[in-house]
Amino acid sequence: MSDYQAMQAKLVAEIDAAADLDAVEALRVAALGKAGSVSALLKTLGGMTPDERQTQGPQIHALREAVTNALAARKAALEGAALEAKLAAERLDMTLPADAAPKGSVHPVSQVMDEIAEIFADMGFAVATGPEIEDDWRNFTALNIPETHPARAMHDTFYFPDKDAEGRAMLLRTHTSPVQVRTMMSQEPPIRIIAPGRVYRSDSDATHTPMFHQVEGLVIDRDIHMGHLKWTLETFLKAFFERDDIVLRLRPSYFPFTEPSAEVDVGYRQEKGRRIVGGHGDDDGHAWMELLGSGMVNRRVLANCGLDPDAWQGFAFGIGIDRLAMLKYGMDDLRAFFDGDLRWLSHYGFGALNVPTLSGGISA
Ligand code: 2NM
Repeated sequence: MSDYQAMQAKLVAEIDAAADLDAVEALRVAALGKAGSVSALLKTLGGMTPDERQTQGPQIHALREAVTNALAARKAALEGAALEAKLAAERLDMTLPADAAPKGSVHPVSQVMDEIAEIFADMGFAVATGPEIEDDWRNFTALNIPETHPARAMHDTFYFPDKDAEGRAMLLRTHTSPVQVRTMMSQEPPIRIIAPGRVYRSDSDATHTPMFHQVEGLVIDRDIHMGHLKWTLETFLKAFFERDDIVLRLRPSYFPFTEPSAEVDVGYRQEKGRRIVGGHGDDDGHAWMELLGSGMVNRRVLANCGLDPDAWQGFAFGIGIDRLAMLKYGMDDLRAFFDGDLRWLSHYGFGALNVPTLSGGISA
């Protein structure tokens, strides 16, 4: 092996073993820099005879070429490894679930409202909303609730001290029915809406809070009858409770805004201190539970809202959302709904990404 080959082998071995880019640069300076060992060899070419230059020139140039290539290859390898390490260190897994460390949860009332909206949307109902501060005409008068009705009394309804611009008493709505009144007055039938939201009554004990949540439904079209009402409620409750054996009992009742009116009971049984909805209320181990109020919209209500009662009929119903949530998800104390206790919320709350859909299972 010539001296040049031995020198090349040594330099290339050192370069291949360089641990980092700084070491590669130091080796480059030591070999190819101004005072480098390979540069020194190149300078000797000038003092050679033509014969010496003929034989040694190509060997020295080959040495420089080999060292240059080795430096470039080692540099590229170290830079590639550095990039790999940086990428590995800065790795972000975009496929991780966004709620891997959830900080909040969806309140059961919101969850149940979303479930109800999803089920009724599938039956062609839109969601209607309106103000929580109403006037006594939309909350009572339009709904055929007489001036003397006990619901209008100060001890049942939260009134504001002042009247509105039209001289009407202002109040916190006691039901979402004023939303239906607004809808009937502003939209041409056919109408299919649900109106979910907060309502207020001056009432407070173990089973009543001064604010609670209600959803009311309204259908206005030609030739609507109680059969449509019963099918709609049955279809809703089967989807909501996610079982097929929901049995309803319509009991004659009275509301000023509907005629006829019916209270709707659902069959249930008691299991481990919990009410389980389903089955016929008269079957062994079963009973009936009053669940909601309903009826055919009173002709006077239709007329008050500008609809011709001979052309249009409709049904309406109202349900308490808080109680529906308790029945479905097994809470036993209504007041805990509104305490804001984080332990209760994390126990009964729902993941923000678990949006209820019919296709995915309403509460899956
Ligand atoms: C209920 C029970 C029965 C009802 C009536 C109306 C309206 F505005 F169309 F007349 N909305 N909601 C109604 C009927 C509400 O809640 C227990």
